[in-house]
Formats: sequence, structure tokens, C-alpha cells
Amino acid sequence: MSSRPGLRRWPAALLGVLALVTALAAGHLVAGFVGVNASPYLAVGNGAIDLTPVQLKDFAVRTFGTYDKLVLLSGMAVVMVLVAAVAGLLSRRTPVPGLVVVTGFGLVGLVAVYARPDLGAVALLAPVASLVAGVATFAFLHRLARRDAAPDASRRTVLLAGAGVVVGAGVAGLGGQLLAGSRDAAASREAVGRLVPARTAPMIPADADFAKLGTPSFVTPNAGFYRVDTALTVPQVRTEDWSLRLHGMVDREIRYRYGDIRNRPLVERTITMTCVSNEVGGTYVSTANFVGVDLADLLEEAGVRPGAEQLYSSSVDGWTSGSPVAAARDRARGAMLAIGMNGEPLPIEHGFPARLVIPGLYGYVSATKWVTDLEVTTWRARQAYWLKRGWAQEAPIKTESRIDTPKGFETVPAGKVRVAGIAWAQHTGVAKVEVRMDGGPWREAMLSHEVNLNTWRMWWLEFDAAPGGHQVVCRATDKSGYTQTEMRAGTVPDGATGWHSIAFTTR
Ligand SMILES: Nc1nc2c(c(=O)[nH]1)N[C@H]1C(S)=C(S)[C@@H](COP(=O)(O)O)O[C@H]1N2
Ligand SMILES: [Mo]
Repeated sequence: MSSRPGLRRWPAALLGVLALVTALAAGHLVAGFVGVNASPYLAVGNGAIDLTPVQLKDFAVRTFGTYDKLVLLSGMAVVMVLVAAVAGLLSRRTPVPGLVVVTGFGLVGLVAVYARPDLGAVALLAPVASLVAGVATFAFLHRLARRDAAPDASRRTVLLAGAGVVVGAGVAGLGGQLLAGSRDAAASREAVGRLVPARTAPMIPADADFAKLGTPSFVTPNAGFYRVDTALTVPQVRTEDWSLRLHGMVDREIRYRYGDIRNRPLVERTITMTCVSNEVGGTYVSTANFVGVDLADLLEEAGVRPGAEQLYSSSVDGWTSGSPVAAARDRARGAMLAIGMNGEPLPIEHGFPARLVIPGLYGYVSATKWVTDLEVTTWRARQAYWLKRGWAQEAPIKTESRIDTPKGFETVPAGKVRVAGIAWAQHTGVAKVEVRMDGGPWREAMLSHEVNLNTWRMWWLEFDAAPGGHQVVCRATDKSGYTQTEMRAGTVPDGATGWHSIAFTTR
């Protein structure tokens, strides 16, 4: 036992937090060199995303939307700071409890980085740096603090050391951030320039949407296009570093460089994408003019062998997807390896330099972003990311419709009330949309000009509404004759069903 007095509470807790911050900053700095996702904090976050049960993930996406990842990172930060503070508190006499906790944190970071499918062995340098920096900082500051806690000692040394540690951690963390940023893909994307398709998509006629009557615009601007992925940090891939390997059950394995794709005659197609996590009435549906090459061409060049069932695609970040080979090869469907979106190179968050887009299938089985590997295989041989987590193997987009105007619980003037929205039945086509107010008869809505079978259609109609509360419901019928079922189904395992209804008030 030491005869010297123990540390006071606050300094002790602060010691733990300082060691934590230093550890994270050191890891972040090294990650600046070896790849931003090696940063232990991000690796633990990414690991947590992959391990989260599907119901909880669905809840997070529903509740926090695009902020789900911010919520996760903030939650992690709070928990870590609390644990570090408690570790400090337990170390008022001996540094051992603090050292054990800091080491524990370090090991969690190490395991998380090791387990990432997208990180190689050198990435382990980042969590190792964290571990060493955390342990060293804690031991060092603890020693100084114990010395300064003696009745006759000044507290200056430990204060100075603490300030030094804070500054050092700040510089390291910032340095890591700058290093990671300097190698990002923005400049590479700028350098691509305008993509001019050899075959442009047919002009979208003015009556393809009823934007003035309260529907979305037909083409979604890139900035407004929904975004869904598991990536905590958007993968930064430069065209010069990108390649696509096409292999598996093929006659010839092929590797495409960016120029090999960019310099082909490019096609442009207008396609409406939908996420399987879209709730009835949800916003995970958008339309763009995608520019790229026919996936069928690439598959033909490689020569697909008989018995192939699945096109198993992988992203640089380790995310995987399985699409039916038949859908990928079907020229009538028009599956693409896309490199452009609405006249620009793909935005980085939408998959730059290249992604898949297979019309008519939910995004998780058709739309791999930052795609670098295509393996032609069977369903049994490979299980993709979401399949392993309880979602369906095959997931064609379900026929659905949504009311956009009025907004739910909106108050509008009594009299003629305009109801407007969207409907989609990709690759089948929307035949009609019916709307009903207050349990009255179904009335057929006016449909917008059909752009192609793979896109949404807009609709509107007017009701006479007396002052008071009202409810409207819509349902679409597709060109196969199928009318949307009223039966409510959740998003898991293969997409939500049910009629969208909203309540509004007239005055
Ligand atoms: N690499 C990668 N690609 C991905 C995903 C992902 O998590 N990682 N999510 C998929 C899902 S679930 C959907 S709905 C679409 C969404 O594409 P967007 O973000 O461009 O709208 O991307 C798909 N491609
Ligand atoms: Mo999705």
C-alpha cells in the first residue's frame, strides 16, 4: 500500500477521460494513413451496425432516419466517456483498474478493426496506436497526479501535462481527419467531367409529373435522392484506384478499369429506385437518369456458364448483394453498371465511381454502390449481407402508392380539395390509381404521362370536402391486373404492403 493520499474524485475521473480521448485521437491519426475506417471508433461503430439485430436497425432507421448513424456514434461516445470516467474514479489509489479498462477498450477496437471485411492487416496499426497511447497516457498522468496529490506538492506539473495531452490529442485527431480528407474522391470525381451518353434517355415530357399540383418532381435532384447504406463514413474511391473484377461461373474472368467503362458508348435510363425498408407512405423512393453501360454486355463478354443463378456483388466497404443473374442479363429490363446520375458522375454517397442499378428489384438486391467485384455464382454458394440478416433472397419491388398532398394532419380550405401523389410498380407499370375519401366510393385519379415501365407515375384528383375532419386512402393497380392489398405487412423480409391513408381537416 502506498502511504501517499489518493487522488480526488474529479481529477481521477478526468484522467480516465483524457486517456480515452488520447487513445481515440492516436488511432484516428494513424487511420489517416492506413484508411479512415481503421479508426477504432468508426470500426466499432461499423461493427455495431453489422451486429445489430434487424428489428433494432429497422427501428433506428424509422426513428432517426438519416441521423441514425449520428445517433449511434453519439451514443457510443457518451457510454465510452462514462466508462472511462468510472475507470478513473476506481483508480484513485492504484492505476490498475484504469489500465485494465483502457486496455479493454483497446482490445475492443483491435477486434473491431480485425473483423472488418474491408480492412487489411496494416489497418491494425490504428487500434494498436490507440491501445499504446491510451495505456501510456493513463499511466503517465496517473503517476504525475499521484505525485502532485502529496500535501506539499504543487499541482502545476499535472495541469501542464494534462493540457499538453489535450493539445496533442487535438492535433492528432485533426491530423487524421485532414489526412483522410486529402485522399478523398472529390477531386477524382471533378476530373471525370461531364458524361455524355451515346444514347440519351427519352426527354421527360412536362406532363410526366404534377409538381404544381403537389407531387414530387419526376426526376429527383441528386441532393434529394434518398440514401440508404450501412457505411458510417462514405467510401472514398478514386477512379484511378477503382477496378471491377467479373469472375466466377464465367468463361473468361475480366477486370475493368474506370476508363474501360467510361470510354464505351454510354446509355442513359430513367429508373425509379425503391428501398425495401420503405414503410407505406415512406420516402425511400426516388427517380434519376442513370448513365452507364449494360450489365448484360459485361456478362456476355465474360460468358456466363450454365447453372449460374446469382450475381453476387461486393462493395469496397465489404457490403454484399445478391441479384438474380436472369434479371441482370435481361436486356428488356435494362440493368446497368452506372457511373453517372442526372448528368453528373455518381455522387460519392450514391456509389462513385460505379454502382449497379437493376430496375424492378429493391435496392438491397440490385443496387450495390462503390461496387468492385461481381461474382457469377449459385444461391447456395454465397449469402449476401441482408440475406444473412433475415431478409428475402429475391425481392421484386411491390406495387405501391403514396399520398403527397394534402400532408397528414394538414388544414386546408373547405370546398374543392386536391389530392395528389405517386404510384410505382417497376417493370410492370402502373395501370390506375384509385382514391377514396371518408369511406366513400373509389374514384379513379388522373395519371401522369408514362415515362417507362421502370419509373413511378404521378396522380391527382379533386374531392368536395365540407368543413371538418377527413380521411383519404389510395391504392394502385398495376398492368398485371394486381391491385395493392389492404393487408398491412412490415418491411421485413421482402417489403411493406398496405394502403396509404392520411387524415386532414378542412375549414
Ligand atoms: N455498398 C453498399 N451499397 C448499397 C447499400 C449499402 O448499404 N452498401 N444499400 C443498398 C440499399 S438497401 C439501397 S435501397 C440502395 C440505396 O441507394 P441510394 O443510397 O443511392 O439511394 O443502395 C444499395 N446499395
Ligand atoms: Mo434498401
